[in-house]
Amino acid sequence: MKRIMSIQDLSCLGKCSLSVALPIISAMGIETSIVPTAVLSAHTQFDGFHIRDLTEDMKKVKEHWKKEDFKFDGIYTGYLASAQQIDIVIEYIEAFSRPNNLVIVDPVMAEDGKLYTGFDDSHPSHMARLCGKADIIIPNISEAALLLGMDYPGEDCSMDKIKEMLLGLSKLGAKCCVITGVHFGNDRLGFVGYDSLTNDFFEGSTKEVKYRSNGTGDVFASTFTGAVLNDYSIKDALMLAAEFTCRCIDDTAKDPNRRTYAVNFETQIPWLCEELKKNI
Ligand code: PXL
Repeated sequence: MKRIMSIQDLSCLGKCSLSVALPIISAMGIETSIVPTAVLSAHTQFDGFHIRDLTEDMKKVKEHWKKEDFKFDGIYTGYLASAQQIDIVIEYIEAFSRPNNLVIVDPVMAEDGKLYTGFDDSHPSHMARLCGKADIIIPNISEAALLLGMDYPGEDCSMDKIKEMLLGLSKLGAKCCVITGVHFGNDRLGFVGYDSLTNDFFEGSTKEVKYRSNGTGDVFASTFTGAVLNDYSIKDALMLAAEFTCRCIDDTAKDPNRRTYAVNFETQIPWLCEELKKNI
C-alpha cells in the first residue's frame, strides 16, 4: 500500500484540510500519515475560533519519522499558518524526498481576491518559495495572482490571462502548474494546467453548480492527490477530482439540511470508490 504524508491544519469542525484529506485519501486506498500544523475549534471563516499552534510539534514529528526511517510515496500540503511553518515544510520535503515521490502543494491562502483571515501580506511570497519545491501546484485564481505578485484578475478572466499566469507560475519551479476554479463559459467550471517538461497546456471542466461553500478546494486537492497516488495521469486525476467535487457540491445544494460551512463529501465516497475500481 502506498503512503502519503499530508501537512495541514486540523479544523475540529468545518470539514476542511486534514478532516477532508484523511477520509478521502484513505477511502482511495492510500495510507495517509498526517502532520497537523495547528488545531482549530473551527476553520477561520467562523468568528471567534480558538487555535492551538503546533509549529514546535511539527519539528518533533519530523525528527521522530526520520529516526524511524519512514518512507513516503508523496507529500501533500495545504493550509499553512506562517512563514515558519512553511520553512519547516520545506525541511520535510528535503528530509523525505526520494527519486519517485511526488510533492503536491495546494497553496491555500485566498479566495475572491482576498487573503484568508490571519495571513499578512508577506505570506504569498513564502508560499511561492514552497511552490518552488513542488512537483505539482494547484492554486485557485486568487492564489495564483498572489503567488505572482500581480493584481487579482477576477474569476471570469480570459483564457489568455490564465495561460500567462501558468507560464509565470512555472518559473517558480514546479514541473506542473494547475489553476483551479476557471470559468469556461456555458456554465462550465474546471482547471487549466501547464506541464513545463512537455510545454503542453491542458484543461478539463464539469457543469458548474451555482452553490458556494467552504472546503471545496480541499476536497478537490485531496481527491486529486489520491488519484495521482493511484497512478492516474495528472489530467485524469484532475478530471476525477473535478467530477467528485462537482457531485459533492450538487448533493449539498440539494440537501435541505445542508451546512453552510462545508460540502457533503461523505455521501459521494461510494461513487469515488466505484470510479477508482473501474480504472485500477
Ligand atoms: O479550506 C481552506 C482552509 C483550510 N484551513 C483553514 C481555513 C481554510 C479556509 O478558510 O480557515 C484553517
